[in-house]
Amino acid sequence: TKEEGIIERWVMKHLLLYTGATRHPFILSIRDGSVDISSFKRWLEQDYIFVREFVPFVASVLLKACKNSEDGNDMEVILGGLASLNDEIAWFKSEASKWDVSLSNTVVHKANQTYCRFLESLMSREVEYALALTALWAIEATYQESFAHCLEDGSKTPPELQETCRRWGNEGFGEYCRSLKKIANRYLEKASADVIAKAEVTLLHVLEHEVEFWNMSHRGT
Ligand code: HMH
Repeated sequence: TKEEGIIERWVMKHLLLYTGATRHPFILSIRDGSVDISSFKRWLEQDYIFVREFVPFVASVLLKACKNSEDGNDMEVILGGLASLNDEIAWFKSEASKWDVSLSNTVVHKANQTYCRFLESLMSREVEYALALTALWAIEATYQESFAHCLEDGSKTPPELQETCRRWGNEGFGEYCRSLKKIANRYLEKASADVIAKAEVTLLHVLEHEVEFWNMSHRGT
């Protein structure tokens, strides 16, 4: 269609990996109700660590938006995303206490640590805005698509996990992801072939890290 941008083309081109990240066995186990609660708790504990590292990454994208944005609403969109992370951190704390999960003295799993290091490498000033936007979209879209799947008709997500799924699977978060995709597409269209190539590789890396993150949650490795 005419609406199709670079991101949509990449998703089609790498559909197997994209589906691997958005329809992971861990997510499917939430959706069919067979999820192992110790896996869910591991995910909760590790994702809290990830989100704390994600805040400075989103802040770095915001900084790039303030410097690069021409006429769009990029700054407002990314600022909104950053602001909602404040609420998200509070949510993790209350959810953890509900599940009797301690968020202090947690051991960072290998996959999480690797992912956080990758995020750090994307925070540098030298990283192009189009590239950082592609990564931000992919990180958010993975969660949006995954958790929205657990809320679709026919899903058997246990009631006590539905709030978690709504956190990323809700319509407002979906709208945020669509806005990010639009902004990323807009800057990718204008980017050099070199930046476009690097952004595609970055997208693949994000998806691979997301798969590893689910693997770690699911099986503990
Ligand atoms: C691992 N990916 C991971 N954690 C998250 N909270 C998100 C994406 C979405 O913010």
